[in-house]
Amino acid sequence: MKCASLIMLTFLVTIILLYPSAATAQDFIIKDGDIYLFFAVSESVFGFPTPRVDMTGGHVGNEDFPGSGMFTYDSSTLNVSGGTIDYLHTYNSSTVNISGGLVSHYSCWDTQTISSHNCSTINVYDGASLRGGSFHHFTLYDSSTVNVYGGDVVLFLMPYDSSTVNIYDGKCSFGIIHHDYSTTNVYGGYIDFYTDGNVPATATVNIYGYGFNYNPQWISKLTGFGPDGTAITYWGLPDPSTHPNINLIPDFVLDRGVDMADFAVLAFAWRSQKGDVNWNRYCDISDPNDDVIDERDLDILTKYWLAGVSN
Ligand SMILES: [Ca+2]
Ligand SMILES: [Ca+2]
Repeated sequence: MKCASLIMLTFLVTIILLYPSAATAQDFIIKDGDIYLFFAVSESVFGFPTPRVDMTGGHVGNEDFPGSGMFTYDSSTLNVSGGTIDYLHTYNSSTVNISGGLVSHYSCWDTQTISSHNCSTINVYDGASLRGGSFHHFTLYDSSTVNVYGGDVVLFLMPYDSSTVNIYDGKCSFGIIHHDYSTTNVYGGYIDFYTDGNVPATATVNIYGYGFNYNPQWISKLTGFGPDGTAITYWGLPDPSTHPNINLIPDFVLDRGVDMADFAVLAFAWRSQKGDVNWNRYCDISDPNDDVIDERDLDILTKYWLAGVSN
């Protein structure tokens, strides 16, 4: 690092250490023209609980200094409607609302809810929930969990290590790249094609729902419905019939697990054939589908009995 840069770094750290003394229990605003190499939003820095910072412009962090950026802790709130943050690090129960501007290199520790406008390079080390926005290069590490309820992971959702992806709705526009011992549970949503099209043997993909239709031709498209009726579309899925780590789990009823409620649905359709009053095409889960509900369908339900049911 050049000497001038070191001097600038030292100067800016000093500024950051000093500014809490001037802080009051008012919202702090970062606006056009404001430049911070570091900025921390926390109770200890501001000197009062639940500090709130509104960023409408300016620049926090520096792309060339990976240790720089915005840090949020405790029960603080950061609202970003403009400006640029290079390296956003969130901890504890802090909340970040992003409605504008640009955030690059977003790292989450602890469990975070992300409803963002536009973020690139998200690294999750514990947990996160997505409810909106647009994300690029979304990567999970360790035993982290991400819940996707909305939004769009535009370029690659990548679970590593023993991380877990739960997709309830929303989009993964360029797919999921499965790694290591990761688990992906799909209950709804739209997962687009990616060029890899591979799930390593150590990773697991569980797709819960009913009405599955897998077409190995073209680009391997699975359609169906999640247990709450949300549509599932998964392009580029390897063939579940030849990949024992890809499970199409018959979950007819909302609770996202296979139990007596699902058995009751199948039992009601028991011995029915196409055209009968109690016929339920969604219960025809035998391989192949044979237009009758019998032991071959029950075998599939039994195979996944209690899957997804938490004790
Ligand atoms: Ca169920
Ligand atoms: Ca059948």
